[in-house]
Amino acid sequence: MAVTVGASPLGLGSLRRLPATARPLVRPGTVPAGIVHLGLGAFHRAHQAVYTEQAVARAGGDWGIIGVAPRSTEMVTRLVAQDCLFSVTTLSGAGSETQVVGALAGVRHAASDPAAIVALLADPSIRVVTLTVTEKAYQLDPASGRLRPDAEVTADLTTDRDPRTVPGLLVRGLLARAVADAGPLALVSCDNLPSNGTRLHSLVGQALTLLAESTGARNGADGARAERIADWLRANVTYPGTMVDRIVPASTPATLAAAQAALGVTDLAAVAAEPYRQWVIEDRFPGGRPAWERAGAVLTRDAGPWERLKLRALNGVHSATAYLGALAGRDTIADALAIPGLVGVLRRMIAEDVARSFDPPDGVSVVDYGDQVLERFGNPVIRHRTIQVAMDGSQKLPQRVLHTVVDLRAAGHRPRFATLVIAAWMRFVQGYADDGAALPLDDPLAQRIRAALAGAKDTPTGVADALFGLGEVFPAALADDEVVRELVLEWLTALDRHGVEATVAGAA
Ligand code: CS2
Repeated sequence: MAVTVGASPLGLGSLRRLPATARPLVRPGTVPAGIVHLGLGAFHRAHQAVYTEQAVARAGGDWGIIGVAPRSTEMVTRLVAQDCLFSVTTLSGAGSETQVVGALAGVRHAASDPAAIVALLADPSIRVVTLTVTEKAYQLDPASGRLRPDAEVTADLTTDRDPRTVPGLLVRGLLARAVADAGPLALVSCDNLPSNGTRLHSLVGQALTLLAESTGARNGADGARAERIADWLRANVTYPGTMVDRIVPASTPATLAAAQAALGVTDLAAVAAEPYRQWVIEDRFPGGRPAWERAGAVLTRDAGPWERLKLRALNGVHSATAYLGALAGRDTIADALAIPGLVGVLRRMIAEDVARSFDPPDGVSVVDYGDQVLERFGNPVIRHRTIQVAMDGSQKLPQRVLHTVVDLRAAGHRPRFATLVIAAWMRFVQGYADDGAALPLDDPLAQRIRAALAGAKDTPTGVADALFGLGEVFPAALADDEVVRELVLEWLTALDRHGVEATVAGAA
């Protein structure tokens, strides 16, 4: 399926031609901006944008979103051509439904005009900044949470150039806001990081320290000014934690064609997503917020238990399915779940490992939640590629799987199934599937991983020793744990000798 060339594009001019049920809930272009969102990817468009549009439609408020693409220009160009409109197609076995979303009040490309983004962050009408920039953009060491700035972030924080990175943009924006005394702000991470609010707060703190040190070294320290800014930020900026959830695969030509078939116009920014969605948000918004609860979000004091539930029982199981599925030559998550015995193994991982590793939110059964997750993963029309979920494993494994293992070990348990995921990742990063086909290693630590493997003996023990030595991923306490090593080695040996299908069949 492909889009039909020549069909008219989605935009303000074509709104009246849309089926009535597909039209935006708010009048596009009429809601003044109150939110800046960094990261214009598919997930944002099918999640926060949808919640915010519904909240504004039901309860009002100046909460239009200015969407900022940090790097790529493509989505900005497409959205500008469509008057910031895009559609979300909800896909289920029962059929699909396409709805145009009018939440975006504007779009910007950070790399073309970073100063404009800094100015936006210091604009008093902006009172909420949300982020979906993926784990790696935070540049925090996954094992320790310490800032490990690459050359670009370092240049952003230690020179006077315009910022190019997410930490650089945020910190320059916050400084400008403090200097202008532009009113309170909530900075909200919507990425799948553990304690994402605390991590973002810590990122800003560490980045400010680096910046203050280098400014001091260059200009002679002005301690009193730095102190005033730090006081302002403490008094005016909050970092609410959140749990975000909706399965939104990267859009494909088939996604765009489905949107066109439903709308009768071309939408080059279309996304498709599952029907399920959830958003749990800590309610600390000193400058106000949209009435997201009117759109089904849960506002709470502590999102921690929800976040652990989701990272461990959904994302950890997703990663398990992705690595095992990719190794077994399965293209999508739903195809992977059809590997005989895999659902049984994942259910045991949830019941025996994940459920025993933490206290879930009151009244929630981790086993029931896990069953619902497996049902969602089995949605055959979603076509979420195993390779997409498998990318950036070094940034994802710690919060999705390693925290489960560490907590189980602290309680004296043997993490039998969670260690299968570590072994599957170790087998995956070797770069070939069970049938010998090449597998991509798309990961910010790809070079480090390849170098570790190149220096390792080509045996399961050699591979495990080399990869456990990646201190950014595996904390020493885990890498040195004999029980964990023994379990990982057992799984890795089985995967190496017999492949995924036989290993899973033998374990179920
Ligand atoms: C997935 C997530 O790509 C991945 O790593 O596990 O994007 C997942 O689909 C979402 O977190 C679901 O809310």
